[in-house]
Amino acid sequence: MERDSLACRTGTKKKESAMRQGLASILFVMLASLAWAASASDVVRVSVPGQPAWQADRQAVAALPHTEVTAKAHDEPPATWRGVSLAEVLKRAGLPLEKLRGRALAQYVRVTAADHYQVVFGLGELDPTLGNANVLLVDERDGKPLSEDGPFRLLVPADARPARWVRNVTTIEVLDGAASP
Ligand SMILES: Nc1nc2c(c(=O)[nH]1)N[C@H]1C(S)=C(S)[C@@H](COP(=O)(O)O)O[C@H]1N2
Ligand SMILES: [Mo]
Repeated sequence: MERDSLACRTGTKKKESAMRQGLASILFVMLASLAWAASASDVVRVSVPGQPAWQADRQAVAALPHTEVTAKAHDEPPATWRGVSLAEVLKRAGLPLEKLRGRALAQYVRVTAADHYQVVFGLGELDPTLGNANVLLVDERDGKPLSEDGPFRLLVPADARPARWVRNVTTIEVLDGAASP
């Protein structure tokens, strides 16, 4: 009899703890989706040494001079993309380009996506008076704003593979790659 009621009590406790665990996982999912919603905002953060970070939204990027390219990833049909050169974005964020020399040429640009995919470019490669590489921050494909890959995607038309065509760009940073002697 006593053992039965003990078993019964443990049963209730087990149920209670299962319920608590259930509630905890629901709460976790809710908090995780809130955090995701906060991170998936429609801005790209551009940070340049010595300048306040620039949070550029769709409108701010749309206001910069655009160029158009036709390019295709893998077996997709070719698309018409419109975007702003990465050098222009950096200039707008306050980076003095075109007079790069010495230590400044040890800088690199790191582009980060919402899924933490990252690629880098040497700053000298992007400088219009040096490498002048065509690297675009695109915001339009076939006349429409980017949807699931956007709002911003990187496009490197000259690349033989689209591995640096970073989808869902969230951050563009100029960083110092110099090593001390
Ligand atoms: N954010 C993000 N961008 C990414 C990737 C990724 O994993 N995450 N993969 C890259 C690779 S390896 C390729 S081949 C292309 C594929 O682009 P597609 O899906 O438009 O064909 O996206 C690139 N951009
Ligand atoms: Mo890839």
